[in-house]
Amino acid sequence: KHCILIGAPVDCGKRRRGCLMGPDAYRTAGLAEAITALGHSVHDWGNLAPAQVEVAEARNPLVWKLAENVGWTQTLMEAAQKAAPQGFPIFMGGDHALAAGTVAGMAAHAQAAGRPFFALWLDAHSDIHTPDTTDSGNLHGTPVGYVTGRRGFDAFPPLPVRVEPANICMIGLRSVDTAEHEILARGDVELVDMRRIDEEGISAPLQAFLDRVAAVDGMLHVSLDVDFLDPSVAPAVGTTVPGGATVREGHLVMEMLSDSGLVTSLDLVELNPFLDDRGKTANLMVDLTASLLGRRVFDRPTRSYK
Ligand code: DIR
Ligand code: MN
Ligand code: MN
Ligand code: MN
Repeated sequence: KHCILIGAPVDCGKRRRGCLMGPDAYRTAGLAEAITALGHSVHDWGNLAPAQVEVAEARNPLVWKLAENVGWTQTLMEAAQKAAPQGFPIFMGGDHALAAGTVAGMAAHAQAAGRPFFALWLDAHSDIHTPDTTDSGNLHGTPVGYVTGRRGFDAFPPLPVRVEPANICMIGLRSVDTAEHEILARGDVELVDMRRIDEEGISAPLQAFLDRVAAVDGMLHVSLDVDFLDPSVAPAVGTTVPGGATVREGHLVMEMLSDSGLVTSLDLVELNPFLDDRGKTANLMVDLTASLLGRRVFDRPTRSYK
C-alpha cells in the first residue's frame, strides 16, 4: 500500500479546544514509522488549512463556527478526491467535523470509480444531527447527517453524491440524542450498540457488514472516533462515555478490517492531546492503525476477499 497522511487540524466542530494538535501527536507517536515497518510506503502531505468562505448566519443560534466548518468541508472533500487515486488516505484529525469532507470526498471518488461506497462509523455517538437539530451546536455531531443528504446544510458545499444510509454501519453506540434516535429508528443505518457487542461479541456484526461490502465489491471508509474506545484506555477525548470498546475489541475490529482487504480510507478523529496521559491515547490510535494495515502476532487463515 501507499499511505498518504493528511493532517486535518480541525478544531471548530465543538467548543473545547485541543484537537488541532492531533496530527502532530500522531506524528510524534510514530504513525509514519509504524506504517513503513509493515512494508508500506508513506507520504505525509503536512497539515491542510480550511478554505476561507463566507456564509449566511445559521438558523440555529447555537451553531458554533459555521464558516470554519464549511471551509474545512470544502478543503477536505477536495483533498480526499485528490489523494484517493494515488493511494490510501489517512486523515489525521482533528475533530469529527472533518468527516463531512472526507466521507463526501471518498464517496465522490467511489462513484467516479464506478464502485459502491460504504462507511464504518466506530464511535460512541451517531453524529447524525443537522445544524437545525443539534442541541449542543457542535457540528462534530453532524457529519453523518450531511453525507446522507439530510436537509439543513444549505451553507455547506453541495453534496457530490448521497451516501446510502443502508451502506453505513455504526459500531460502539452508547450516546445517542433524542433527535438522532428518531431519525435512526426510521432509517436503514446498521446500528451496533454496546449491548449488542456485549451479547454477540464485536466480530459477528462486523463480519456481517463486511460480507455485504464484499458482495458488491464496495469501497469502505472507516471513521475511527477516539471515544469508540473506553475512556480508561483512551482518555484523550473531550466527550468520554464510559462503557466503550476494550483495547482487544479495537484490535480485533482492525485486524478483521485488514483481513478483509476492503478498506480504502481512514479517519482518525477526536484525539485531544491536551487531555492525554503521557501519549497513551495517541499511541493506542497508532497501534490500531498498524493492526488495520497488517500488523499481526501470528498469521492465520484469513477471510480475505481480495
Ligand atoms: C453530541 C455529539 N451528540 C452532540 N458528540 C460527539 O454534541 O450533538 N462526540 N460527536 O464525539
Ligand atoms: Mn464522532
Ligand atoms: Mn464520539
Ligand atoms: Mn447532543
